[in-house]
Amino acid sequence: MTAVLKALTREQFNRYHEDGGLAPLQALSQEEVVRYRGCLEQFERNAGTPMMKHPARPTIWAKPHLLFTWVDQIVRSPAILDVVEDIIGPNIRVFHTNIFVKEPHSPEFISWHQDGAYNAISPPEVFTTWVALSDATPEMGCMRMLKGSHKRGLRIHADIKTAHNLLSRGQRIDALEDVDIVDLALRAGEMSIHHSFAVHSSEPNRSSQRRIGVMTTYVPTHCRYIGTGPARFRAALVRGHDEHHHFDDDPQPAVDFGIAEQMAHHQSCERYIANVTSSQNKQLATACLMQEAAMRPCTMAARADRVSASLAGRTANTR
Ligand SMILES: O=C(O)CCC(=O)C(=O)O
Repeated sequence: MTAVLKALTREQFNRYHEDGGLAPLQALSQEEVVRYRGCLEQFERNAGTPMMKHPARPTIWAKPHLLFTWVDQIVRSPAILDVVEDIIGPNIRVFHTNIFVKEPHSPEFISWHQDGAYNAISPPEVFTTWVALSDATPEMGCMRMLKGSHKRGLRIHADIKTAHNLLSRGQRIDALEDVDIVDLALRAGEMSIHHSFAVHSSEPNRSSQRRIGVMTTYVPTHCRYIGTGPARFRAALVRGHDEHHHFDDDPQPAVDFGIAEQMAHHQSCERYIANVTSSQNKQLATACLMQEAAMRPCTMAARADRVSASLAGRTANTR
């Protein structure tokens, strides 16, 4: 069946399902990049510290769309949501966001990991965009991905906190098979996308410029949390309807870094952290998702068919 896609070409759609990720895609205009980067850097000037050294780190890097109106605008950008809709369908929540800044000539890196190993969302249709507010080249420590790794299910991760790893618990996969590693290099305003089972990482910034990215994990409303953590996740509905009610709502920020915004952010992060750091949750969810992937070896193809079927009835741009 030929699907109707809103933003991706058929070739891009197929390549995403084949490789588990895709780059570059246009996300923001140059005017938006300058404006959003300006907002970040104004906040840093007011706070007297770079974002990554802020006293509230690392929590302030997490879910910044609840703290800053400009991040909320990025995650709700129609151009970005059209791409997201092509991949996960029309009913979309923002599950998580992060700002990752790597300063010039800094040692910070991200270890090889799969987002799905700690999200514990089933079915594994969780999906992430990474929007560049600066260029992100291999020299600047752009994201890298093991091509096709999303087809092999979840892997065992060790939580080993080491210096300079930007992942909060230092989660990492130690044994990697000899497959293609691709750089997801971007110009400012472009984005990459990756599946929650795609194995990815990034190296230190060896350049003289800042590398700035906003990562957003989107979830279709029919997905649900299958871990044993204590909380109901919060996630903002950003497009479509939710008839499933598997998530509580996250509020939209009215002002940047206001008191109400900081409280809502704190509550949402508390639930997020309680769930993703529950070790029982992690083991159970990993086992369930592994079993699910083993039982459904064609998950990706089946998902592509299902998205195709749901999109086929629409009357949008045909590509
Ligand atoms: O910013 C980075 O280098 C990596 C971010 C990441 O792991 C992600 O977007 O899932």
